[in-house]
Amino acid sequence: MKGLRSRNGAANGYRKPARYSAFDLVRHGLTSAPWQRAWRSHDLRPTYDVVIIGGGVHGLATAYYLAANHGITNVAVLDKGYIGSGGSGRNTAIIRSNYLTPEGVRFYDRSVQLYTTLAADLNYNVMFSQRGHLTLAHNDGSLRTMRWRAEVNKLEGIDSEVIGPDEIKSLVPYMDTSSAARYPILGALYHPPGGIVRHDAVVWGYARAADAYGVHIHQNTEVTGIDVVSERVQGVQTSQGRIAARTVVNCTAGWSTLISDMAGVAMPVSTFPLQAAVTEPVRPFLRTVVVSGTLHVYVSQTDRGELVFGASVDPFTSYSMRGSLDFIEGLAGHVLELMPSLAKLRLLRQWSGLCDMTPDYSPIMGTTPVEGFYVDVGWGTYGFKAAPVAGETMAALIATQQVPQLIAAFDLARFADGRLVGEKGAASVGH
Ligand code: PYC
Repeated sequence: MKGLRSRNGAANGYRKPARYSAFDLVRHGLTSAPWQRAWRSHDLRPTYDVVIIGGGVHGLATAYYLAANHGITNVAVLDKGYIGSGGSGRNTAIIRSNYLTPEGVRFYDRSVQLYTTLAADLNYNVMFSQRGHLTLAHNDGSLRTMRWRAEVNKLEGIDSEVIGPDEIKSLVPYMDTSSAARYPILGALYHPPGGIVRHDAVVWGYARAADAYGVHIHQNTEVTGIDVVSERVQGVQTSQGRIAARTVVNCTAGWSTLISDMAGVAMPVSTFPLQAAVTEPVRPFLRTVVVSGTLHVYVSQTDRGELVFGASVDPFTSYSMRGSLDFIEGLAGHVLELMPSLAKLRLLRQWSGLCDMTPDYSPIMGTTPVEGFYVDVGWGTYGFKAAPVAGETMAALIATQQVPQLIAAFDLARFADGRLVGEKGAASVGH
């Protein structure tokens, strides 16, 4: 796509995002001085070089890397709601690369690397905290999978190892590691680089940085159709009017099949809700992220002191994002199996996000049979942590027309060819 690469950010009016000092923060708190808007509103242009559908972290990251790495700035990001209102605002913000397949490990490791420098790259504090990640094993089968993952991780140069109950206890003193527990803990996969990030800061940081390069972010702009002529994309129909574009990228979660259907591209994806919840804040006592696949629960403590919990996906396909009492009851029971002393904690909120599950639990990234129509979908329960590397590689694919090695295995054609990349064994949650 050489024609798109002639501009660079500076030539296209790159607007340095405002930097605020501690003094500015106090002054703004005490006066009504207006903040500089982090991203601007624009009229819809009739034509963009690239239209990205979905204003979550994947869409915004793709726009940012198109501009920052490839000088492609005539880009629109469309969201039918507000940015970050889909899966990006409805996850548990766990970052890790302790996957099962070499393809998965390499891919998510690049994401961890990008998260490590993201605050500096975007000049926005995304609060990435590498506090370590534990995946507990309560039976021989899961211990075997943890050993398998540890070996694959080590071969790929990733810091992961299987540790025993005593080490687990020293990392998480409040956890019941005794043999008297209902599901005794036999060991765990310990992954020190894993951690958590502030999810909305990642959305806002990418949005602000992409806007600074001249990317247009259009909120409340729903895509209602995709124009395809002779198997080539021509543009999109939206609730705000038509846009002509030779490159359209589906970066949605939850609606990925509906959007791809508009281009006539069928996706092997089923959509399930995944619920999560957060408690009132308490004094910091839990540093490590803790996951138990057997008990279907994961828990971390944010820097504000809240405990963030999640469980398995709901056992039925649905686009509903409502929380349920059934989920909260099950979740509470499972959390207390691990940490009985949390019994008196009060839950503040619960939410649900949509997970697009593929048959092999790996994403679908790359070109499609419709020329100019790209997909970055099918993230299941792994989407948030992949956003930086997904944005970087999708941008490289669009700009260079070369498939980056990191995503070569995740193409749509693998389902027809039988080249699946089975990543279910790395899931934190039951499916
Ligand atoms: O893969 O780490 C994970 C995860 C946690 C919650 C959903 N997915």
